[in-house]
Amino acid sequence: MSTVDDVSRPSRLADPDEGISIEELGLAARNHALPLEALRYDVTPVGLHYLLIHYDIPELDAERHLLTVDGRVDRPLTVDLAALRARPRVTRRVTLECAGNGRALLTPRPVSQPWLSEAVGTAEWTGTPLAPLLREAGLSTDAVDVVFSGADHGVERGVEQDYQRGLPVAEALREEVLLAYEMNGAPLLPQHGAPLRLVVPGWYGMAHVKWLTRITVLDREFDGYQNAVAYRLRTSVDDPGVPVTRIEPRALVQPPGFPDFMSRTRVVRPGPCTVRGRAWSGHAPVTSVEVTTDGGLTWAAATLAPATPEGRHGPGGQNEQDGRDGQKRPDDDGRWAWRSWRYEWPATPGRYTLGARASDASGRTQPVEQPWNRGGFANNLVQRVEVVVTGERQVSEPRRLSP
Ligand SMILES: Nc1nc2c(c(=O)[nH]1)N[C@H]1C(S)=C(S)[C@@H](COP(=O)(O)O)O[C@H]1N2
Ligand SMILES: [Mo]
Repeated sequence: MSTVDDVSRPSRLADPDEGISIEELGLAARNHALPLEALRYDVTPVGLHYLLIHYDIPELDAERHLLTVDGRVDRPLTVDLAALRARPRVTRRVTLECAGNGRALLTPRPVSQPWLSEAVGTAEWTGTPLAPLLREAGLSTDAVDVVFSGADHGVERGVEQDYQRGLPVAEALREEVLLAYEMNGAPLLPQHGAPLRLVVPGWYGMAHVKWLTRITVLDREFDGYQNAVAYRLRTSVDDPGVPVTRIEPRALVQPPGFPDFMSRTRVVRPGPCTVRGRAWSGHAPVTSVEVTTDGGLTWAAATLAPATPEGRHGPGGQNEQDGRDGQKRPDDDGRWAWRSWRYEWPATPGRYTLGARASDASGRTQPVEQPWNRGGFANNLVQRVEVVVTGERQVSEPRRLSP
């Protein structure tokens, strides 16, 4: 007999000296990160936003797509996209980050999508709020979890499944949660969940179910794979762990200067250098950002820009005209989007390791030592950007290959 077990790999930790495998490279090539220079945009141009797709991008027809709401509701319902578009329309600027961001930098390395530090992006998501639709369906008083099902199908560690995630009913009823059909003012692209996805501001990426087909209300906690097995913070395989939920604070440096092709080490000229970046947290507003140039030994305060719904739209924001001044503003205060910061660095010749550390109003901050867990989730280790400050412009003949 052949079974799906024959094709499915167990979760494991890399051996101490084990390099990135072809399988991890395959995942990394499918699921790209944000190029760090794209931190320059307030709103990430769609093609530069990170991607995480567990299985295949499913083939769906927006014209025929249906969303069903069923389970513990008084009036189960099915709606098409036109009906969703006819409902109240809201745009929210939201920063999304994959829960596995930073995983490939951990020791030992959990073998999975091998993210460095840049599995993040900020988009303007347009759709209709979920809560009124749930209320129309009539949640029963014993509702516990709301399960969101995607149209994509695969197998993970021997379990064949549609991608499904459960969300506690109180979270599903938050007014910010959207059934989104547009990203940055244009219909969702296939890779980002076309024609319909969930957006749960403040939560790690796994909650934002793409290719959404069904919403099922349960009178118990959802025990599906992506909640009960995959996205949990565990110290060992036997540890039942706790669920991965909201985004831990993180700041990223937009690397200054220019890069070396292979090492990505930066070259910066001596003199005043404005170091910029972004900072976000899904728990509470970011309250401060500090910068290090010596790999975390010493820290200096950066200047944090206010949260701005009116913030300058990056060149990627193909925003609709709303008749006021040509810019369609998000319908929120920017609370769920990253904030920009800057730090004036007097760069003098030498080698440096730049990084930044965000703290939020809940008292959370970022560690310099890795916060390790078995799946490599929700780890917000401070980034390391290697920089060489050098005076000379080095243009030379390419070295000839030895015969
Ligand atoms: N149906 C479905 N939804 C999904 C996923 C998926 O594989 N299938 N991946 C999730 C994960 S782990 C992340 S991080 C985000 C990524 O969203 P993006 O690709 O639009 O950036 O989608 C989430 N929604
Ligand atoms: Mo993710």
